[in-house]
Amino acid sequence: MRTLCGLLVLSAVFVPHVRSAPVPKAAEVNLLVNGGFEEGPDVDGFLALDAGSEAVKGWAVTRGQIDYIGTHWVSGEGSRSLDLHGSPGFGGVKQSFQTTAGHKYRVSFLMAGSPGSKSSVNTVCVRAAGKKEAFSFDNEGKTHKEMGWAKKSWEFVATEAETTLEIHTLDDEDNLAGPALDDVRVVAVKK
Ligand SMILES: [Ca+2]
Repeated sequence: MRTLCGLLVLSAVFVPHVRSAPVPKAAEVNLLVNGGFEEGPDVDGFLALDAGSEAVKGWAVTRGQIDYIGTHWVSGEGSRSLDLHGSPGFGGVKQSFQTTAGHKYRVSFLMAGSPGSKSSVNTVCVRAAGKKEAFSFDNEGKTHKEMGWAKKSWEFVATEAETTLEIHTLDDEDNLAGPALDDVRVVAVKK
């Protein structure tokens, strides 16, 4: 028994090292392609993209116009992000992905607002599976270097084998400077 107990103690010492290896959890995989907008056209400051544009990999511009942001401000993740208002235009983006009807999914994203926007609070609408919800960001005091990116999240239940997520502006005051968007993720919620 002493020997057996000794082996058990040894196992207790070594097993945690084995388990500490990173193991990706399927439920945490981002179902979106290019959720952080890093893969797209060459851009210095910013690049205006019209409705219908698919220049940013995985995404389509759904309305008005957006600005694809390079060095114009400090992105929330990586070095590219979006201003959902173009130059000018009130815009939005969408992406479709595979889902299972009846299963729950969590959308998360980083949101900020264009510093100096005539709207001191910028607001987006998030839509999927026939549901929608508004999210706001107060850009008061924010700068292009200190955007104050905030994480937002929302859940929906899929109704089809494919779901389209759209995020678009709800602002209607300043068509040059709107909600800022980065690092969009959709993950399956464990049951
Ligand atoms: Ca990014």
